[in-house]
Amino acid sequence: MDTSQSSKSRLSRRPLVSDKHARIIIIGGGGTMGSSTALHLARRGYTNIQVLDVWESPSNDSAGNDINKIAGADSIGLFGGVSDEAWEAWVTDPIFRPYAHNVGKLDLTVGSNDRAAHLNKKYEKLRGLGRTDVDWMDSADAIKRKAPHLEQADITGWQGLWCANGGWVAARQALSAVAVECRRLGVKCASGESGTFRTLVLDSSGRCTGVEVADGTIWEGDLIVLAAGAWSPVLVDLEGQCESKAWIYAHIQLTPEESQAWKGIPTMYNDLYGFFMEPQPGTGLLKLCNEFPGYTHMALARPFPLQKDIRMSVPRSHTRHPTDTIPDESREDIKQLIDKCLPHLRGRPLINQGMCWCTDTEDANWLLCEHPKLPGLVLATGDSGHTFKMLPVVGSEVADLIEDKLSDTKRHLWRWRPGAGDPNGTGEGGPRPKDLSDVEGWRSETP
Ligand code: FSA
Repeated sequence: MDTSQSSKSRLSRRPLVSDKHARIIIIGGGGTMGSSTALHLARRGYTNIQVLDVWESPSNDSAGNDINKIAGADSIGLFGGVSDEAWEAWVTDPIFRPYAHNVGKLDLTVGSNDRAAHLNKKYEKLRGLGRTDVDWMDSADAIKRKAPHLEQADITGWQGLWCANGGWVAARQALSAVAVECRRLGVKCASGESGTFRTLVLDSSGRCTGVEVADGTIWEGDLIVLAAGAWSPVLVDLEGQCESKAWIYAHIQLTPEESQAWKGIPTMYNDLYGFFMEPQPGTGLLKLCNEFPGYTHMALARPFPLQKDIRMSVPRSHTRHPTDTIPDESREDIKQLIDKCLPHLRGRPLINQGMCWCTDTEDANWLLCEHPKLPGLVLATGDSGHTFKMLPVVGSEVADLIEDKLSDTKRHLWRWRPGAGDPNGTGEGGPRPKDLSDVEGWRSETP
């Protein structure tokens, strides 16, 4: 970095609002990054926060509106190292603590590939930090000692990292708890037509001063935060920095006895086959996900302020298309995961099949900055599929940006950076995702 440039920009920087009574509008405040932002701002004493979302929180369109998500103390080094504090926040912050399930976590792969080398390096690093809650599992037997529920699994040649601190979080419940706390702290919410983004409002200098929503209301604000998850690049032109993609899930309904027997099982992730975790307490639903590079859904859209439609990946809301299921090939992948890991569940009906939407940046870092061409608009997006585990902490980073407390390193990582991605970095990597139009079996013809 050119230091003379960076010290110049440091000098010209200032908080993005003048005081804690400033009106801050959060577009997508019922999802992961938006909810966390509202919470942290409210906790810092901001008195005039207005959340807008199509749905009441927890937003139906949020990837976080899900029975569970993986989280744990092995998530280190993500998002400029902010991930290193996330699990501690899950298990100590009173709002989040009830939803953190500290059952342990297996991060596995098959054979001695790059992923195994990466995981082993992480293991060595954690050990080097004095961590005694991690282990290296070099064989199927070592894995089965940590995870007796994999007793019948066909996992010869698998290896990977064990972390005793971590497991999963009850995602939807945590999002709801944040919404309740936000309301207690005075955050206002609008949903339905009065929370549905139509366009941004600019003043004569080009500063963003408000949001017009579907019922025609203009919500004026001193600062507007775009935290609309996978919908962000569809609402505002992000010049290709975020690409929204779908990932797949299905469930098996376990019996109460099966569910009881699997209480507290560690979370199992494998980068080739997918993942599952403890059945949802109370319902006995076992969620299963395959692992793959995601699907795009190419369609025409006109993000603000473009004057004509462009072709881009546009999320397809499961709530608006509730009878959509999943591609046939994903169903086959999930069956393969069952065959490998849970052969006694082979043939059981796969229910509640669906897709959830994330938005990837090329380098898997957030896009968290003021829009350089639309002052007054903060971008808090680019979840890159790994932000639910950051729910307790991500909003603090957004608040730091707003208060001009972010380090230069973080500002640089999360800057506006069209074309500056690093496809070989920590991002999703791998092949280009397929488009949903090229795969069969998921589309239902309900309007
Ligand atoms: O351990 C994890 O953080 C799982 S992230 C879940 C997931 O479905 C990814 O497996 C997928 O590749 C994408 O990033 C969306 O999120």
